[in-house]
Amino acid sequence: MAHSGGFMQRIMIVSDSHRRHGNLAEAIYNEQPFDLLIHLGDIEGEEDIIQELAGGETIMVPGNNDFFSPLPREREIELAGKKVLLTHGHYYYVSLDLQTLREECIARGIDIVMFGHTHRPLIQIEDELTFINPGSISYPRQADKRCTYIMLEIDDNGEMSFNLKYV
Ligand SMILES: [Mn+2]
Repeated sequence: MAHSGGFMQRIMIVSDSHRRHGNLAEAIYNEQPFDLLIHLGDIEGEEDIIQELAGGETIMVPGNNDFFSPLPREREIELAGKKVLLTHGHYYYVSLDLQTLREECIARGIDIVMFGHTHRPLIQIEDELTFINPGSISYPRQADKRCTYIMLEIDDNGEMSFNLKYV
């Protein structure tokens, strides 16, 4: 039966908090309630604090500054039938360009890749692959130097919309 205004999944995507979680706490407060928090690395030992702030389901992957993290180095999850890779990005030289990451994702049948590391936000939707980088919630490097994150909304038809947000 068709219906409207029903189920909507909200996912908060952040990265590179680097042990400075004030902005993250504020953003979480502003966005709650959401269904899932994804942190794409450079957490620097604050996994427990982030988990507590989120107060619900979280998925985190380690960054290049998370040397002794027990987290698995990357994760593959499914969202609305799409195969999603969560990775910090440094294994794929994303500071240089997206080519290595693109080849890896296409070889693995990934539909959406979410990464961080560059501290520069990106929402790039291509035919084969969508690139999502929420930028840094603490230390932005893009021209406007604003701390960023991304909210993903998935409606009951599986339609996704990615929205860049500022703290
Ligand atoms: Mn970083």
